[in-house]
Amino acid sequence: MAHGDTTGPFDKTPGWLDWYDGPSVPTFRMPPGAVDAHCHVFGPGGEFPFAPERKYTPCDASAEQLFALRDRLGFDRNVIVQATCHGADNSALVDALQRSEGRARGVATVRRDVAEDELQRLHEAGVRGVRFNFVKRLVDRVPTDSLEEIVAKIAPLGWHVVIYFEAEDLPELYDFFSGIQAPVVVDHMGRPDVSKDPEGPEFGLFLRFMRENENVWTKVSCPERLSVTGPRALDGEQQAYTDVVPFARRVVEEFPDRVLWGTDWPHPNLKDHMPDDGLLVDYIPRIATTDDLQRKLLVDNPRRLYWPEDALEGE
Ligand code: 0GY
Repeated sequence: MAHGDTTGPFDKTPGWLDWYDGPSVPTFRMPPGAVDAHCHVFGPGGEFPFAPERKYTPCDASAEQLFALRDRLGFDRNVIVQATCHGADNSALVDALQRSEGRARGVATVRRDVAEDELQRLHEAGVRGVRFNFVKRLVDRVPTDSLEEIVAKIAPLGWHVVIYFEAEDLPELYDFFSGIQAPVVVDHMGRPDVSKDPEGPEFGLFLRFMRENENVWTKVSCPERLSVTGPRALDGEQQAYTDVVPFARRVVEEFPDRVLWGTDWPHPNLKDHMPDDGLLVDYIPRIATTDDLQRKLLVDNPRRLYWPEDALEGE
C-alpha cells in the first residue's frame, strides 16, 4: 500500500479477498465509538446464494472479513446494508448481525407481502431499516404503492427507509420521497454529478430536499464512486477524491445532525480501481473539519438512528 503506514501485517485470514491489496492503516484517528454506517456482506455464495434476479455477481465478502476491516480501520461498529445482489433474502445479513455480538445493525430489503413475524425476526436480529433502490442498473423499478405498503408495515417498529437513487432521477421522485412517513436516509448524497457546480441547480435540488424535509438524513459516503478525478493525488498523497469534497463538506456543515458516513466495503461494481479503505477514512477530516462535526458524523448521529438505547443512556 502506498498510502499511510501499514504498521504490521494485516491478518487477512480467514480467506481475505484475494484480489484486494489493502487496506492501509489510516492516519486519521476516529473518535471512540465510530460507526461504519454503510458496508455490505456478500455470501459466501456457497452458503448464502445470490438472488436469481440480481444484475451483478459480487465477490464473496464475509462477516469475519468485515469485522477484521472494522478493527483495522478503527471503527467500533457497523451498519450492514442489504445489497441488490441478495434481493430480499436477508439471510447473509442476519447471520452477520448475529455474529457481531451487538456491534452491527442492519438495513434489509423486504417485499410488500412481508409477514409481521418476519419483520419481528429481523428486528430481533438487529435490523432497523429497509432499503428502496431506484438505481436503474441495479434493479427493476418497484411500483411506489408497494413501497408505501412497506413503509406502513415498518413504521410501528420505529425503522427508517434508506433510498438509493441518482441525481438525475430526483425531480421525478421528489414528491414520493417527501411523502414518506418515516425517517429517510439517502445513500451517497443522491449521487451528484461532481463535474457540475456544487452551487448549481442539480445539487441545489438535493439541498432543498433536505431543507424541506427534516426527516431526511444522508450518507456523505462514496467519494470513490462519485469522483471523476479519482484516488490519485492532485497535490499530495492525502488529496484523493478532491472533486467530491465541496459537495460533502457543504452537506456536513449545513446538516451536521443528519449525516452519516460509511466505507461501502467491499465496493461492489467499482471496476476502474479498488479503493483503499484507509485512504477513504483519511478523507473524513476533509469533509468534517472539526472534532465536533466528526463526533456527530461518526458517533452521535449513527447511534441516534441505530442504537438509540445507547444514545439515551449517555444523556
Ligand atoms: C452501494 C452501491 C452500489 C450497489 C448497491 O445494492 C446494491 O447492489 O447498492 C452500486 O453499484 O452503486 O452502495 O453498495
